[in-house]
Amino acid sequence: MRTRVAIVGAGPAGSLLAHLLHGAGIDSVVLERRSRAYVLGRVRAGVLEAGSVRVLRDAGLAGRMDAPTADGGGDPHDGVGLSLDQGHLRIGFTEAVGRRVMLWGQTEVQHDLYDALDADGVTLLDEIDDVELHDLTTDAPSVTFTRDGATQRLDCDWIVGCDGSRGTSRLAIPEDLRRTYERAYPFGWLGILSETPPVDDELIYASHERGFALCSMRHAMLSRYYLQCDDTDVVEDWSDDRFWTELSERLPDEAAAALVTGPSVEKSIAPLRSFVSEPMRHGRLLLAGDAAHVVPPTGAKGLNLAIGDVVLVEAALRRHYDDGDDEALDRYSETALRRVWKAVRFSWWLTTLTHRFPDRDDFDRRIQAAEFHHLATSPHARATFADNYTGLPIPVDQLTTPPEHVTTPQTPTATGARA
Ligand code: FAS
Ligand code: PHB
Repeated sequence: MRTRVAIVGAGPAGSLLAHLLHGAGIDSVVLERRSRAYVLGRVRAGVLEAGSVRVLRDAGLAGRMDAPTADGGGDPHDGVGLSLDQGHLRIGFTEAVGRRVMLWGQTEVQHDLYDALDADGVTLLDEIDDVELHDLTTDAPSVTFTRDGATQRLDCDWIVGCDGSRGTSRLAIPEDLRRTYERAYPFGWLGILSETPPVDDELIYASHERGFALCSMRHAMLSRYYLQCDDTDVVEDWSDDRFWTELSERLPDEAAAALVTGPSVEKSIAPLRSFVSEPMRHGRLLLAGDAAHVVPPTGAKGLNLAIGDVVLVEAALRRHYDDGDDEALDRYSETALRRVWKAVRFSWWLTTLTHRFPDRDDFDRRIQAAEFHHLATSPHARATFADNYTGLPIPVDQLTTPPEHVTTPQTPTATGARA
């Protein structure tokens, strides 16, 4: 088999990339370890940044999302609520930064992407295994894999690793060239879906002495709730009754009083960590999405970062094939990482602000209260929150024109002098 771009992983990053490349007349083959049904059954992100909504609309992937909310379409949100113990504040987005977000589950995005790939006629090989990447530093890389017990080889020009946080493509970058940065959090998120009306018409991020809670939704009769839980917990530790009782304890009184409980239709625990693997390119291998970086879901950034990376990859590959110009490919990693690290920072900050850390003391709780009060009393603080939460621009222009006002910190020499 031969193609121009081999894509490893058919989650949001890999399948969106294949669709965008198809639109640019660049053929690709997508290799996915799991079955389509498995991928479509995962319940993950819920919030799309303004930039991600624009990408889906421009790519013809927003038909269902843009249907009226009452008919099952996406739900535009203009703000979120934050509560600390019993205090509560709202951060409005449009008034602060002129942008808003869209509540539209990752499951729906994935459905639309798979339908698009079928319509495009893109080759998506699922239930494959034993993926190995070869000859990355030549102009003739390849991918070998097994499918139905037979080993196959895919020759290509480029390989894009979109194989997520447990993928192997980043490991194809030699260890001495790879730098990883990680922060593991001493807790997880227990999430449930329930066919009940949401507790409020906007999200509530609740920080309580007992721990963090998040009230989200998928539509008027499908709510998504999360509780901070111990990183040793398993789903079996949490009956529905225990979940609802704990959630009520952590919410502000008014929200707790409005809570409608019901049987969970999905229940899962996700570990929380911040992780970045640099660089996001090695020879003819590019990395995009969770394959290169993972953020705690607190800032609703994971899916949106994947979309941003993919937009940059497609723009760079299009210049390669259309203009024979590789400047954008050469700048891809540094350009993507500048935006990734800003999202890693925001996700880390919001997690630190809202969660209870077992090893923290009253000093830390006072710092959280001070941050919260600053948000409650400063429109500038709320604007910074809104700027990050609704999404920073996808810097396609920086692929060819690096930002002038930001100097890349020089690596100090052994003597401490700047190089
Ligand atoms: P994905 O992990 O989605 O996709 C990678 C794909 O590659 C998978 O389908 C996998 O099967 C496949 N793969 C892996 N190894 C392979 C191999 N060797 N060969 C072939 N295929 C391979 N983000 C939010 O914004 N909000 C949330 O609430 C949220 N909740 C989450 C809950 C969980 C449990 C997890 C794991 C993540 C959550 N995220 C959330 C983050 C999530 O949405 C990711 O950011 C998003 O799925 C990233 O998309 P991809 O980069 O495509 O990675
Ligand atoms: C969700 O609806 O699943 C969701 C919303 C906001 C987050 C994380 C998850 O920060």
